Amino acid sequence: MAFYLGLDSSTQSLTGLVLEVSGNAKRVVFRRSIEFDAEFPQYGTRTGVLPHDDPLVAASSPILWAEALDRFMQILGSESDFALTGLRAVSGAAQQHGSVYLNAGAAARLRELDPGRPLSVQVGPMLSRPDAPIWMDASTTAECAAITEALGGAAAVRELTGSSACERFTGPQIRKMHDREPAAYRATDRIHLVSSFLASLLTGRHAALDHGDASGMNLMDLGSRRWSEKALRATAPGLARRLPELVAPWSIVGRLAPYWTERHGLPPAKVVAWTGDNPSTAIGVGLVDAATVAVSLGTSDTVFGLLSGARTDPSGAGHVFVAPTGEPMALVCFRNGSLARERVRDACGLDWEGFSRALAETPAGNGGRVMLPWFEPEITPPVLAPGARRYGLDERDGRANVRAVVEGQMLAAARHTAWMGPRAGTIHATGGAARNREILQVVADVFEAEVRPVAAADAAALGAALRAWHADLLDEGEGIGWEEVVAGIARPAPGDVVRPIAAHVEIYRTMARAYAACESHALGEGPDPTPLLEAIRSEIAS
Ligand code: XUL
Repeated sequence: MAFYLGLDSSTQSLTGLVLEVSGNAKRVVFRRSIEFDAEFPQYGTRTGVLPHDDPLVAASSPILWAEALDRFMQILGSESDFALTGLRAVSGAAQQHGSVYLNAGAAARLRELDPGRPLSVQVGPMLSRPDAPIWMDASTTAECAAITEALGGAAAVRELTGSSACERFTGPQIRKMHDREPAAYRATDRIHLVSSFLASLLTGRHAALDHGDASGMNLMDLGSRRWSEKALRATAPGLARRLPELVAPWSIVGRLAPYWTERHGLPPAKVVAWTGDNPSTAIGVGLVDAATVAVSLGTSDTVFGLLSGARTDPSGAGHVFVAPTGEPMALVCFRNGSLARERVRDACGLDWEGFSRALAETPAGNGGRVMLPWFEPEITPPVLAPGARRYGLDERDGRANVRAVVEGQMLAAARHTAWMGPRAGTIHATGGAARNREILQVVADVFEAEVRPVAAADAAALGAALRAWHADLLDEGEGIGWEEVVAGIARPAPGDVVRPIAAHVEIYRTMARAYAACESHALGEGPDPTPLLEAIRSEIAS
């Protein structure tokens, strides 16, 4: 019997679970989630983000993430009722793109982490910048333009790195720091992603970064999987020596440091390279071939899948990352995910049950009314000025707004993922909102696919535990296929399926035109869609 710990440091919480593997049988024997705002109010975060006057700026605290990790391990060490000595390996997933800036003293401080003192007090002195810009940041448009120009245009950046220069990606964030806080940049000796930062705390040394999370930086050459000298030069001087080593996703990057063994009674288990939450979720929902895509309904909504051929998104909104299997994966990210749904729910004075009821009691297509749910600046399509746009929709009509937010999200998701290739017949759904059948019905109807919910909220952590198992076996010389890794656990429950309803599919084919016209209009690229919407209204009413 062996145990594997998978962690997920997401925007709003840290979740960890322990997987017991006995022969081919796997089960989760421990699970805990720690909400940042509620458990650590002293940091002043809201939904995991430090408040800022500029709506385009979003940062969080690396010390908060360290404290949450420490708290989780303490709970694991004191409350788990399985033999901790059997813990063979740990891996993790983290919100993508966020960066942590460490000074030259950090390497020694990591080596000498003192088990007698909380981790949080030991992390502060390692930082050359107290906060960490995260994926919700949209303040680097000028830096993206400069990098794009230096690399010969958006298509060239996409060919090289898998994505156009994006505001939240780490390269543009680093350039902003270099240009606007030169002293802090000079004092920076190592720049980690959230994933490799937390792995470094576990191993007590600067940990390597996996190809998957490194794909979200606009700095790695996706073809060779090495740092691209050109991209580094276009971003900031002296960057090469500040970046971690790049490794394959299944690499062992160290062992749990004495801090963890002495303070929390854990064994010196192997630490497997951490990756981004989306790549890790791919494994946690059993995405091991290109026939299936996943829709993850969390703080961000993401749609992703393994790519069968080489392609990038010509519109510039989508990304190609390296999946934990080593293959390319496509991903499109929508910032206005669960927080937008919550915003509408709260404005209508509903709980989630009432939200579901409102969906159930309103017609598919919403009578031709459309919402572009850009409550916060949106990533896909890129929108910097926050504010939901409504077409034919009265803000006071609560139930219609509930339907409109979900339909707007899914119509946008279908529109902006068309580049990924032929539509998948099956969608694996995960994230908190995957528990809501009425939301899944809209996903099925809009994507014209069967939707199968998988392990509701913990897929990234489950993916991390499974990756830890896979890497441990590989390290022991026992190769194992990915099908076998996910078998029996990271799979939808048989029979649990939401099927598209033919009449709704017809309506959403029409509504896709309505959504496209509203989006073009709102982006200043198309005419007033009112005449089209009126025609569509009578079309779907008949
Ligand atoms: C993906 C992205 C988000 C974060 C959320 O590109 O920015 O999904 O990973 O944690």
